[in-house]
Amino acid sequence: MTALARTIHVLNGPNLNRLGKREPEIYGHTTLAEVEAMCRAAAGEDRVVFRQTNYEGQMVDWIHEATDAEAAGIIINPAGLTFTSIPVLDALKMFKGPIIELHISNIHRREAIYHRSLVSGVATAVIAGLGARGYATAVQALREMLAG
Ligand code: DHK
Repeated sequence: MTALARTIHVLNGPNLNRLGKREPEIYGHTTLAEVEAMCRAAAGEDRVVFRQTNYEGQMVDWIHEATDAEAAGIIINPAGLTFTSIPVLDALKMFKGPIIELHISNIHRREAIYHRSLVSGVATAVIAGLGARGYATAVQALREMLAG
């Protein structure tokens, strides 16, 4: 697949629309719009589909869309769905490309409810604790995986 044809889907779960004002001591002051801009800058000639939802079913539909569109890769911050959603896990199992699970915070250094990700079992890689810059790191890493 040529770089020009490649599309990376960046999917964000519940409450991430509040980035910048949501618990800044944990998630920082970067807004979701700024995160999107960082992803597009890091993607170079690759196209980026960047989305956020507070609803589990919408996240499932978007994962199906990425699968049907044969997206080059998925970067997903499922947020709270990480720990609860079998439907999101089952949808990701159908995706054939690389999946990078991303968390702004280090979920393993937080409350125990955040320690067991359902998504990690199907993710190619997991990034947690880099802050918002983790999104750009994930895009760069995915592009290297695809080039490799
Ligand atoms: C974001 C959330 O909304 C939480 O539910 C996760 C994740 C952590 C993050 O660090 O990006 O536990």
